[in-house]
Amino acid sequence: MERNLMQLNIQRAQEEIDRKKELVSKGSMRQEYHFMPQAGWMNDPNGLICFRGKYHFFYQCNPYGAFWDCMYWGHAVSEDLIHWEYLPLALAPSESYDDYPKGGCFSGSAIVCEDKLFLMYTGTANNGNGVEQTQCIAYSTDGIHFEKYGGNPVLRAPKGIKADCFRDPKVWKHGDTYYMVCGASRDNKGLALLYRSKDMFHWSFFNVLAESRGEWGFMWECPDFFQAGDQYVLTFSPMGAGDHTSVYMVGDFDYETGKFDYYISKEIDWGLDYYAPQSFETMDGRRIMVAWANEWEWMPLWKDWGPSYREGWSGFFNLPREVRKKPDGLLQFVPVKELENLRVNPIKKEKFVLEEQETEIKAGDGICYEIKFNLDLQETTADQVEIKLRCGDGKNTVCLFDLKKGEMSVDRNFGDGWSKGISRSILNLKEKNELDVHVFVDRSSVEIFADQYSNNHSNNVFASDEQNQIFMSAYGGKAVISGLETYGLKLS
Ligand code: DQQ
Repeated sequence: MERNLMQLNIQRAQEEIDRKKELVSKGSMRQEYHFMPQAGWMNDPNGLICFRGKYHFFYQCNPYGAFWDCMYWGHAVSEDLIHWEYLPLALAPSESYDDYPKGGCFSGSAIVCEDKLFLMYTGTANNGNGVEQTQCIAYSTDGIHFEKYGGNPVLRAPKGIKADCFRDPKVWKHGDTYYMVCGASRDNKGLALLYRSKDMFHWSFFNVLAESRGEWGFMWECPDFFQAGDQYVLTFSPMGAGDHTSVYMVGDFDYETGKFDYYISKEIDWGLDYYAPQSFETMDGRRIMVAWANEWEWMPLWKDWGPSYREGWSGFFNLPREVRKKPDGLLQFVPVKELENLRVNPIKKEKFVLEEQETEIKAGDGICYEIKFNLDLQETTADQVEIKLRCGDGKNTVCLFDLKKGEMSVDRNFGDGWSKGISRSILNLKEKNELDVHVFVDRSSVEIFADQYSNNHSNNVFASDEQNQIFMSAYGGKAVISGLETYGLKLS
């Protein structure tokens, strides 16, 4: 059978990955239990979905180098969200609407319709009139090989929206109608546009879900919209909003008018490496969110793509997190329970006291591990409680709970000799008796969840294997840890 251009481009890119994957798999910074590419570059999660009993993750990738460039869609499947099997690339640039050196098949989502898997993505091209982004469709009957719809693109930027800032469709079905939210920019401010369609091929504009007034940047990337209890949640990653990498809004939504009335807006993660989250529903009805563990702002003029670049790869996903809504409407982001299957070498410590003198904590091999503890706020007199991770070789990453100031911070300025920055969030412990903390460390990342999983920091730290010690201490008094457990984490 004759192959079309997309299939040829996929084959060529796949050969490139196959040539490099073995060498890249030996990289010293490769993650143990986070999803990452076989070789080359990856960024946003795309098309996360459950199809015929398996989880499918697609992702933005560049098979030809460990830097961002012309975009393809990578593809992998899993039964437990932790162990992944790579499949052939799903989409490659090949058409006038999605083939361009600094363009390609940009981010999007997936939906199952009549037992077929549909992808909706942004074609980014430049046919002489500047960069244009349009919404396009591809489908598959086996969930592995995709074909682009002959009528692409199905949607162009409406009047008033910049043609090069109209991207990342997230599609869902409600009743007998398809809905789609798309990121955009208008008058230099970010916004989320809502569309609807009866057949997924013909779309009409419905409403603006929300819009920045300057506080949330000039362009919203990768919006998502889903129901949580009686309310609805909009998420997006704002460009030009400094350290605010991913935002959520909670409010009421009316399918009659397409009006979203939000009254909560907050960070999903306060860390420096959490971007473009997308959510999907598991087979047992959990809403799971996955993000790219990185961020555009850190790349100094896009010239230095980081330590893992030198090993031939770049990028991974943060841990999949279950989204839960608390009675006050705030969201919790809880690492999925499937991670518990990776636990080895459990250590439990009963109540103990921290003082200025460091207490060493043991967790797995000190490189890939989990720590859970509760700080007793009633008995604690200290102003600050500190946990130092990936210590050794004169380096460390410091997480500080400043109880006096009311701030949580993670400082990676001395983490690995390359990464920079301190992530900060407000720690509101009013009327609370304890502070719960849950830490996940992998070879190149530190994810810290605190205060009922609503105060979370994800930061990449490219530490060496010699950096395998953990210390805790307290300043300005004593701190009482009412219980601590640790586990090594190992992918079997
Ligand atoms: N990454 C994609 C875009 C998206 C951006 C391109 C967010 O579709 O807006 O790789 O990281």
